[in-house]
Amino acid sequence: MRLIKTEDGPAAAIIDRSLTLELVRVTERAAIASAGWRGKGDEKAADRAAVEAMREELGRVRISGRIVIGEGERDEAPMLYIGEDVGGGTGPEVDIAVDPLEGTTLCAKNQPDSICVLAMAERGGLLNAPDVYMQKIAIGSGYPEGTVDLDMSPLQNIQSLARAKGVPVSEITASMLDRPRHAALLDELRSTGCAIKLLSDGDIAGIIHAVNTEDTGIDIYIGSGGAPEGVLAAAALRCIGGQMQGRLMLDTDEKRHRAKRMGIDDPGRKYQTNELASGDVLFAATGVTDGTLLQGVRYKKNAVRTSTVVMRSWSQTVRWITAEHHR
Ligand code: VTB
Repeated sequence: MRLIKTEDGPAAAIIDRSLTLELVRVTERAAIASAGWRGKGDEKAADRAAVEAMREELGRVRISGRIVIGEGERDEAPMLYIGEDVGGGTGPEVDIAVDPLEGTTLCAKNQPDSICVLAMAERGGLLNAPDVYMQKIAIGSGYPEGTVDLDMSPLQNIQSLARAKGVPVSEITASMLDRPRHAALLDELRSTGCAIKLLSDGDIAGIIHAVNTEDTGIDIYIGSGGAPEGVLAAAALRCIGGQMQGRLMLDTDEKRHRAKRMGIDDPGRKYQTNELASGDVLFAATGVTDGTLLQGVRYKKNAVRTSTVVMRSWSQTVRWITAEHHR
C-alpha cells in the first residue's frame, strides 16, 4: 500500500504517536484470542474471545477512552458497549471505535479477511453511528472530487469512474456484499458491463481494498453494510486516502429515534469521509484468517506470529508490523 496524502490534509497531531504501538498490542491480542476459534464453526465463541481480549488489553493503555462504536448498546452487550469507559483512565480523552472480530462468520469458517479492528480519535471525532445499515460508496485517491456520489445511480457512478480512470466500463471492477437486499443493485451493475467481486462478509477490508486499486484490482466499493463498519473504514481512509460517502439507512421510526438519541438530527444526511471520522485518527487491524489485506495468525513451535497494519492520519504513516509473541 502506498502512502497517499488525504484531500483535507493532515489535522493537528492531538493524539500522542506512541499510542500507535499500544493499539497494535490491542488488536494483536484480540486476533490471537479469536484465532483459537478459527475454523471451529462457533461465531459467538470467536467473537467473545476477541471482545474479552481487546477489553483487557485496552485497560492497559494510558488513555481516558470512551467507546463510541462497539458491541452494541449497554443493555445488549456486557463489554465494549457504546458509552463504556475504557483504558487506564489517565492520559488523553479519546473516542474509540472497535470491531473486535470483523467477519465472525469468516473466522468460524476460516475464510479470508477476518480481522480485529480498532480506531481512535480525539473526543468527538467519530460519528456515533447506531447499529443500522449504511449505504456506502468508496473509490481510491487521485480522482476529482464528486467522481462518484451516493445520489447518482449505480450506472452513472460506474460510467463516471470509468471516464475519470480513462478505461472502458468493462474494465472497472466493483465490489459489494453478496446479499439478497442487493439484488436490484447487482442487476443494475451487471447491466453496465463492469466486473463485480461479491464479498461474503467484511466490508471494512472491502473498502480498504477498493481504495488500494493497484494492489487489488478493485476500483469501487458500493452497497450497504453495517454503519459501525462504515465509520471504521472511514477512519482508515483518513489515513490512506480515497473518497468515501456514507448515509445511514434509517427506514423505521424506531431506527430514527435510536439515531436521534445518539445525536443524529438529520436522518437523511450524506456523510463524507472526514465527517465520519474527523481530526486526528489512528487505525489498527490485525489479521485473524489469511486475507488479501493481512496474513492471519500463525502458530509456530514456541511462538505465535501476527500481522498488523497501523495508520495515523496526521502523518499518514502506514506501518505493517509482523510480531512474534513467545508462548
Ligand atoms: C458488513 C460486514 C460484516 O455485516 O458490515 C455486514 O462488514 C452487514 O450486515 O462483516 P449483513 O451481514 O446483515 O449484511 C458483516 O457481514 C457481519 O457482521
